[in-house]
Amino acid sequence: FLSSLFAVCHSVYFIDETPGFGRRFDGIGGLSGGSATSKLLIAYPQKQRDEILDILFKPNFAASLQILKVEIGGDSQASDATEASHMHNSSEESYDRGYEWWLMKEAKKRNPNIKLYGLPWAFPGWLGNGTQNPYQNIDQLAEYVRKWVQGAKEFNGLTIDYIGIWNEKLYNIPYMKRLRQVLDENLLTETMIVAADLNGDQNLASHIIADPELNNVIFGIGLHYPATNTTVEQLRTGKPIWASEDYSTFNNNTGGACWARILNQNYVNGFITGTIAWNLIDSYYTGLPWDRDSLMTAREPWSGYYQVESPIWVTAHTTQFVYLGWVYLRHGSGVGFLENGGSYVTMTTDESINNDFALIIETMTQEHSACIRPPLPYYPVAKQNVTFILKGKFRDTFGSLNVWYTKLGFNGEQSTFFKQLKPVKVTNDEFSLSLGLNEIWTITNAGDGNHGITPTPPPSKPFPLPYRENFEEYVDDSEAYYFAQQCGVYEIVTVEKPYNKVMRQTVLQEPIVWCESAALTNKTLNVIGATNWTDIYIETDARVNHDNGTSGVFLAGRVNNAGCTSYAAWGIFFFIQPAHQTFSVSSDLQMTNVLVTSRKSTSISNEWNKISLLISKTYSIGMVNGEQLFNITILSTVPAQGFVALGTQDFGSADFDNVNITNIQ
Ligand code: 147
Repeated sequence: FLSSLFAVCHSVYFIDETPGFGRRFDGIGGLSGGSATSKLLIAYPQKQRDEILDILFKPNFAASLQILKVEIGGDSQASDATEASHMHNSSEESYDRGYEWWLMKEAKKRNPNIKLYGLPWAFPGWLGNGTQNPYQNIDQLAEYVRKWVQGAKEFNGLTIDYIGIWNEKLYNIPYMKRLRQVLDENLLTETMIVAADLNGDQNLASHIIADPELNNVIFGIGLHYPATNTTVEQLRTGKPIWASEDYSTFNNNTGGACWARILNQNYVNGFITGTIAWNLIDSYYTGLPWDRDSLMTAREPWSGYYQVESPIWVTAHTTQFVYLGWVYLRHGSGVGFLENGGSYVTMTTDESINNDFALIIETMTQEHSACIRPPLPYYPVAKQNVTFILKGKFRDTFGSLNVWYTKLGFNGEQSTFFKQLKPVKVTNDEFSLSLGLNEIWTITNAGDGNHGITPTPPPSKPFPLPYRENFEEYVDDSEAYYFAQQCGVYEIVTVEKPYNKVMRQTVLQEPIVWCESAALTNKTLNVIGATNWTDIYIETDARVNHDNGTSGVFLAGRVNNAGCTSYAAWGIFFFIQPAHQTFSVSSDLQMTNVLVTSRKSTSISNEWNKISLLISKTYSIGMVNGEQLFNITILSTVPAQGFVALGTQDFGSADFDNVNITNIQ
């Protein structure tokens, strides 16, 4: 009696295709964008950049991702900075803006089989015809998205496999139908529509069931943060169901445990066959929203430092062994919950003569595997011994199986990440394992697992000052590496000498926003540096353009807010309005908390101006073209630290050049 009290539970499970197969496995992916989450990655030194890209995309190396989802830039803020649209207005197009094209090409270079998926968060204002509704003219919207898909192919050699509707906003059925039609008319038949990237499906499944035409245009259902759940209605559509955005959890071991739990249980609980992490990589400045809610972290291009985090190795447990097009086994014959907590999935090929398979087991505890949302109800997990019995096509074929193991350590426990253990012996078509807590096991006949090794990156360093940028090294249409536009789009253009390459704000009207950001104040805002900068000298050349010009430009320091709440940014904001030769200073972007009321200065030119702002402990000095315009005492309304920024007073055109930032501490 006593010994049975202390005995570890022992249960038996089957791996068997004879009851039939489950659903097709559609892959594990990462999301770049929604928004600007990869901003700083392209700025890395080539060596570390390649290492990072290998860690993300190279097959049988590390994360070995199978899907790359990217934002279709919409000229507006959507979490961590603005991504540029391919059509700032209806009369122009460009297919080499930003860094998503580059990232997709780098991913494809490493894994030609990776699936590409595009989704808009925001749209340029012209699509709304003066409203915030992109469905104002669905023909126009379908054309706009079709052009992005076609531009991917024609200018970047990329086939877009999946296309979404409007992230976390309304879907529109006539638009979905029109989009399919326009894609087909343009021979883009291989691009499938996944909808609708919402929290829940907002009745999409019942519309699909009721409307045969809609049923024909929707390839799959994409849910956000489904908490591993799907509805009977969604399953009844027969469509693949994906967690088209999931995870978003701080990437320590808890983040890894969240990811391990949902990767398995999305299928075990919800028959979800594809899961995409928001976000792929934290390549946005420290201090921007959603700190490290990423598969890994690489946000120091100036030092080359990066961190491979637990979610990378958690991903490897599936992606290094299971290929797109493999199928899950059925519940009870390779898929299910473990008796003492945790879950297991088995995938194989759907051919009866091919017995390749991978079994992935996770034993994440409730205490350590909560994702960012929704709350995770309590469930128990205990150590357990398990036996798997091989049946059907898996019988009589294996003497031993390969074992890959991860232990996510908590409270001082040691962690192990994706380590190959001794093969497990198969005797009489059975093998047994002793499972602990917060572990992941992959059991497979495939021998291609590999814990990819990259050299230790250089040490971490703060953003290097002094910083000088004349933009001469950039090609037209590209973005300056270290400027993180929070509102507006700043692109390199070539103008007259000696300025030559300059950085131009190019958004001329309020976009259809995903979140208000600085657009609420009708300003654009471009930040650089670090949130802990205090005393600083900033200088730039700036001019308001005569065509579509903004009413003013500004230079700012100690800017303490960015992302979707940029409208609430405080700091020291030095505005000049060249057309009126006026200037003013405020401690907020909204210009309501005035430090220097609007005054005239004949030093301000209607062409280029050299503007500088010095922020010292107790005072701040502003100059234009050599003339000191103000010297003020810093009031307590000014934050103690923050980013440096420049921007425009409204959505209008302005050029910036010869930026110089110096630490004066
Ligand atoms: C998502 C966005 O799609 C991402 O761009 C990013 O901002 C992410 C951060 O966690 O959040 O948007 C969500 C909005 C609402 C919910 C979930 C995700 N929600 O209400 O559960």
